[in-house]
Amino acid sequence: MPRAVYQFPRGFLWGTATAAHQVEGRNTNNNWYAWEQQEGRIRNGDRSGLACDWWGGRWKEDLDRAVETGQNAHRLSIEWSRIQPTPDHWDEDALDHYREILQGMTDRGLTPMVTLHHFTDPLWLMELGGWENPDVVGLFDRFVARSVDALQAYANLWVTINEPNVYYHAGYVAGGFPPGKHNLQSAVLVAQHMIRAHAAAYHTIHKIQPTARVGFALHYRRFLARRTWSPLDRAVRWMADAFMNRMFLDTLLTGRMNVFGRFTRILEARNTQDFIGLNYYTTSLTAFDLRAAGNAFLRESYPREALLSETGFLANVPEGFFHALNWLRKIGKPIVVTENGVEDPSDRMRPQYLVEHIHQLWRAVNAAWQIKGYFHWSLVDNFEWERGWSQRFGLWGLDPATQKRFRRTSVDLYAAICHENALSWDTVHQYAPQVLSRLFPE
Ligand code: IFM
Repeated sequence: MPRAVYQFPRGFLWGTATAAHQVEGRNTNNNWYAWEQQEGRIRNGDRSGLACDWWGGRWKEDLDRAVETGQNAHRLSIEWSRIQPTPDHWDEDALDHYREILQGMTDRGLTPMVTLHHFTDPLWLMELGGWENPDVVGLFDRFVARSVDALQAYANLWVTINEPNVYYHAGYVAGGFPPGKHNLQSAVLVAQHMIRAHAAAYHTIHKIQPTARVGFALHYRRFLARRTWSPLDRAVRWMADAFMNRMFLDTLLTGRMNVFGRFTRILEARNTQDFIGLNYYTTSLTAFDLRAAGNAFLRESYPREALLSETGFLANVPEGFFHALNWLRKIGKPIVVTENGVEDPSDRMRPQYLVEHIHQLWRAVNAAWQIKGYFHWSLVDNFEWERGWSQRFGLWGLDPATQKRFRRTSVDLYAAICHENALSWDTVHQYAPQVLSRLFPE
């Protein structure tokens, strides 16, 4: 008997996403390397080290894996500190290296998407004050101009900045990312400079490559008030949503940055997105808590009934993904899901997480919303920032000491989705039968 299939449109991009510092290895000239050397900064004292040894050439075998399992796109980032190791020096060898990787993608039939800033900054930039210094806007623009000029023959999908909201929150409010500050004013300043830098980059890229498609990747987390009857829980929910989800994006739509009712005009930022990049992982509940003064009195938790990942870092809330897509589609631009995934070393939760999220994605695609592709985070386990190697997001597992890869069941599950360009009854039946009747009601 023929079984139901949730079909995706022809040409849909199916890929995985990675970031330079997380996979390249031997990345020693940026702020994350310096951060890793400080005691107590990274869980278990882990270091990125060789990471997945992409700089040493293992990108080839990993991209072979991607293509053999049906993927047709890959999102990576380039490392500013390699390309511009000092303010007055450009490293042509590094650019050649990226040319080779991007050419390698094209040769394999993988559409490249290139991120220009993914959390790391050159040490020299941090010595100048990093993203708090207004000069960063021009400095980033020079780096972008040089890189796009060098790489334009190999890519035309560009992400200017990955998760600026995570960068300014984790680095300047929560303090888990370098420079480890707890200062809301600095965070707002950094956000403002990132908006200006994104805008400058957008215009520069289009000048160099008129056919380019440019966006940024928004980390969207849905927030729900834990006690809906509580005005305080609702107030902190509103604040978290405004600061994390809306501030950056709204400025690109209106040309005015709204920081809790204080406005700054940034007119050059208006209309600087050809697509919207969405990174969705989870949904959380917000509660007002006097003991959480360091976090604007906000305490986060997960819905009680939600399935949690192994370390409790993420909850499986696929409806939040649909909600995010529904919110973003109203902007009227194409959407690319630039990240989605879960940490799960044993691969017990990932199959369910994956099929439920792809099902929500299909619901959105089926409603004819303009969604162009999906990049799963990630291809192979990689260095997970302040959580070190304690979290495993890869379809493939990795032992960083031996560089041995191993195939998780989710590899085959995702391959089935990519090959069929669909989520089918058979696939769900095979890999996540516990949700079959929910996804394919009789
Ligand atoms: O690994 C990160 C990535 O660098 C940015 N988005 C979230 C991922 C998982 O934590």
